[in-house]
Amino acid sequence: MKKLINLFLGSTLLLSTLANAHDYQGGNLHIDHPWSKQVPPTSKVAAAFFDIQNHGHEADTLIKAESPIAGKTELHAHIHEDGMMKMREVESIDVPAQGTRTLKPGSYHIMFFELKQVPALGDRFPLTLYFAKAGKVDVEVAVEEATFQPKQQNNKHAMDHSGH
Ligand SMILES: [Cu+2]
Repeated sequence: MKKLINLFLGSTLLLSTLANAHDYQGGNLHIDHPWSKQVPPTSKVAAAFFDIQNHGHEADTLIKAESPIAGKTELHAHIHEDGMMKMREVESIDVPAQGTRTLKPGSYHIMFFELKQVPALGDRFPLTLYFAKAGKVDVEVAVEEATFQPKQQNNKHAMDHSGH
């Protein structure tokens, strides 16, 4: 199901600290520091972010993600549409050969819906990634504090990713 979800525009861009780095290997892929921004205990959604480094000579593709914490896990992107930033589900996320794909707030991310368990600060929860070539890679997502960081783009408004 394709979804378009309008995001609230706020005055801050919330990003996580990168305090406790951890990383995973799957085939030619290196998954660096999967993290999720802390959400309120009543939240129905959460999101995860990480870098995928591809040391191989062929491009790979992230095609699916699953987590026991969520009834539904989707691959998402942010797009500009009608002057607004929206996020929507995408079929896949490509990882260039000998390159890096960064999943981060305001860009590609993993989105969890119908949370069965709201991840708390300091928790780690399992996430399984499925790549076209590298296959299945199990990682753990670290839940981190949402901290203020000055906006990086010259937009009038930066996005508020709280609850996301
Ligand atoms: Cu999303």
